[in-house]
Amino acid sequence: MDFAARHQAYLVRIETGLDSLLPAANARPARLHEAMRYSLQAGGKRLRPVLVLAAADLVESPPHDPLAAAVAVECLHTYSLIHDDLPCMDNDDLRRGRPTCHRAFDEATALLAGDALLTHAFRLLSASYAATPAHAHALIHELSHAASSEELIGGQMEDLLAEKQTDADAKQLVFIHLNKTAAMIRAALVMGGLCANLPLDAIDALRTLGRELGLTFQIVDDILDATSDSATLGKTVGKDVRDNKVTFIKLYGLDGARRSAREHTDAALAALDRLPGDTAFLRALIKTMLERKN
Ligand code: GRG
Repeated sequence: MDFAARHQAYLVRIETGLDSLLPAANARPARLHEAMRYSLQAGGKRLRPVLVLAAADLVESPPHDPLAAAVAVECLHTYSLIHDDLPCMDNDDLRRGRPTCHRAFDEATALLAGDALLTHAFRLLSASYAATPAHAHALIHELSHAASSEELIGGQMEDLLAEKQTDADAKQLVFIHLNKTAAMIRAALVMGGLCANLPLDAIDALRTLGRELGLTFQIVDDILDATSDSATLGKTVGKDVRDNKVTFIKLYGLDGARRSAREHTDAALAALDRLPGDTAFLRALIKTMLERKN
């Protein structure tokens, strides 16, 4: 398997899907649709949609086309980034290498663009899989749970609350990382698995894989925030210390954080071993997580 070629093919498919499955930039009101596309098409690693496509490709011809599911996940992820950057949240100026949505447009437009991307994700799932209602329901259930007050938004809430504490502990840290970050990564893998009609034990393995990969991803994110630069990351660095965030580095130091990232990667690879089909791409992707530079 040529990892780079397959990754590139996924990225091309995702960009095409994002362009064709979103309302046109000139659809009324154009300012709102421009803002949605501005943030969505600004680039980004597209990790979550790649995971959807790669999990679906564990079987040779997935019975359900996973592209709309991949686009829905990226819409939801981008909404969370737009809202995370708002002045009432992280108050950030830079995202995906360009001014944040509220800087490029204005705060109200950014809020609405985030709302609209969140809503569009579910509209897309219900419309694209309407011919197979049970499958549409399973995808909507998975994504809405990951995006809910008990997962993504709950993680964000606890993250904000922890900033006001001086004694946030490891239990809080894991809750935040599992929900703010790992839940969406897990949902992406499971949604891909659902498109492939994988059996329950394989879906369960994808859940464990997503949880472990999500923790690795966030620990590496914390390491990059402390050690990299804005030009490489395309977003502000040093924010965790500035905002008094609880991170693995704060609790265990840089070496402890690196060790922990390796342990969670090993756990992700162990879960991968329980999956059927061709796991080579996912295995290679998991391994790149430890070395990622942005
Ligand atoms: C409902 C008002 C309101 C807000 C919701 C849920 C939420 C705000 C924010 C959480 C979003 C967040 C910042 C999660 C952290 C996960 C993370 C590390 C995101 C960055 O992901 P990358 O690096 O980004 O994959 P790219 O740009 O590459 O897609």
